[in-house]
Amino acid sequence: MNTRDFIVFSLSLALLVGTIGAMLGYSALQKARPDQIRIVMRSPERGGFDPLDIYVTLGEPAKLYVKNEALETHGFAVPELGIGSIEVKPGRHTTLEFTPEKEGTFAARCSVYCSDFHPLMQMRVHVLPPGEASAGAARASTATDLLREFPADIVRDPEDLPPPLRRNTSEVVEVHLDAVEVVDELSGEPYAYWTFNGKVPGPFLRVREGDTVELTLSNGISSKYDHSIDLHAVTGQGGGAAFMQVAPGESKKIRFNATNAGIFVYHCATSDIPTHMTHGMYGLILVEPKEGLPEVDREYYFMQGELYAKDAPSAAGFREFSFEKMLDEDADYVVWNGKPAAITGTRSPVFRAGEALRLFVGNGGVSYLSSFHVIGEIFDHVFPEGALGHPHGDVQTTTIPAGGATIAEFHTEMPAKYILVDHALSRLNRGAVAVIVAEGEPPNGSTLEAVPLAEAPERPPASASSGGGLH
Ligand SMILES: [Cu+2]
Repeated sequence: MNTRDFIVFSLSLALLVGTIGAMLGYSALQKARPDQIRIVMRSPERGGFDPLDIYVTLGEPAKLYVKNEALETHGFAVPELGIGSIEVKPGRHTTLEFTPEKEGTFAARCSVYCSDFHPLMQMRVHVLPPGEASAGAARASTATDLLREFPADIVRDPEDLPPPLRRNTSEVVEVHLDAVEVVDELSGEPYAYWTFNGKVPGPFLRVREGDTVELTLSNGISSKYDHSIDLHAVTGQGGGAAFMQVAPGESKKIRFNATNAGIFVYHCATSDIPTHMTHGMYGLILVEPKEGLPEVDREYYFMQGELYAKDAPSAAGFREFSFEKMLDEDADYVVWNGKPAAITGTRSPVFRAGEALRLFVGNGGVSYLSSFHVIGEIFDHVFPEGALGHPHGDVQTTTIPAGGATIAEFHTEMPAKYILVDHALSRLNRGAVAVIVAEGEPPNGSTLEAVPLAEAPERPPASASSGGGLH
């Protein structure tokens, strides 16, 4: 072999070795086949699924390669596309094939409970018409990013309640509640709420005295905890809770008679009960009297509650529940409808000055007595502690015990922003405030006006009034 041949041989060998090396390197890096969509699972605290969005084509087989890079087991499920729960152990991967048969955007969720922030472990599968599908990803890297992508919005709209029943016969009423654990923002940080139907308070239930109620409670498959319901409108063991301890993925049903008219609290009664309640598991059930309630123009639904959080957020930025503060009755936040000052600004209900209003107001507690007051108004009627037979007239402030409720009826003379508070007013600084807005003109002339000082009667000089002044 001459020098030139040796150089050619060496170059060929280098090329061959290089090519083999590159191929080995490629296969080591690219564990998923090129036509597979690669999804990485991390703890929700570390960013959850990556990417958050995948794109597939309607009617064409899609291949997913799902790798779990977390230290705990995660699941993958897209129920609307018929993909059931697939478990992936730490460090392992799985592949799955499916053919999407409907267009749209579908939620993919972790289907194995993984942490308190498991509800944030979500992503989206976009099914596009043929020709439009392309690879794409919006990456998340922090829990706060995930919260922005998948906000839970637990605040109950105070106008979200069923209208008066207006019937004069007893019926069998079917009610379905879902226990749902979610994560929402609390003063800018992710916080775990436990809810009935995803909102705080839970749905406003409305039945008639003498009705038979068939109530089903379902607990989501990806819940961490058992949940239940105790209705203060029910007489019998645990107000129903004895028959309604529901494990994740299960449903249970009770039938009860609505024997007593009134406005009643319901709440989760699974141990530790106050822990479940303070996370948001409370609501109201109205048992209308047989003759119904007098007609009003508008009805609103509010509930006071307390939130107890550890002072410092976790390393991953989560605000965690503080059991110790709850035992000390040292709430960080006192809230109306789930969050500090939630029903203010654009969420405030608007009505016409002069309209007759009825407020159903409950107190989920778990500890504080509410001194319920509307700044700038006087209640025409209050039904203390929800007792319909015994209204009080012309009330300024009414007490609502923890686990109790009241009905307050009034009309406003003047257009104004009326401020609902717990008149233990330091709680205003902890979030116990809501605003309802009366617009329009005063219906019967002004009951309040500012008067220019020039029109005020002249006051005697200060020295003349210093001796007592009652002449
Ligand atoms: Cu519960």
